[in-house]
Amino acid sequence: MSERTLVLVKPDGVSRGLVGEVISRIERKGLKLVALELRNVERSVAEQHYAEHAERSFFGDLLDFITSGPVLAAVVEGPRAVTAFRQLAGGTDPVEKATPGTIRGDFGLEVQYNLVHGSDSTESAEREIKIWFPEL
Ligand code: IDP
Repeated sequence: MSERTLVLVKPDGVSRGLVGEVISRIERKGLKLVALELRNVERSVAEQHYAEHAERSFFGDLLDFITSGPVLAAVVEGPRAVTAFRQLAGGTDPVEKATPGTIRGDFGLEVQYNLVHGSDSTESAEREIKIWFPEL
């Protein structure tokens, strides 16, 4: 049973030259890239994507950050792809939660600048894929 997940390399990951590193880890895991695009993010897209955080104190900062430069957006497919990519990414806080060996654990220091996004459930994945890749 294959499933899909939405992956973003956030502006910090793109500007630090970590796109290849992230793609490489996805491919080495055995997951398949089914869509891939570098793009600038409209604020309205960022708002939809992070709608569940609208009431959080960091929401404005998060939108500023996500729209601050190009992101790499990808749809990734494979068995248990949602969980598989969340494992590759590591926990939200790159120091306290993500362990070494994960993308955030290896390359991140601050909770906002944690390099990648991965959908947190299959329902979120389908919602987010519609936002980023409505044609899929
Ligand atoms: P996730 O990306 O690991 O699923 P979420 O809790 O959904 O984590 O948070 C979404 C994003 O919001 C995080 O990846 C991070 O960039 C940012 N974020 C989360 N918590 C904080 C915070 O306390 N301060 C600033 N940014 C935060």
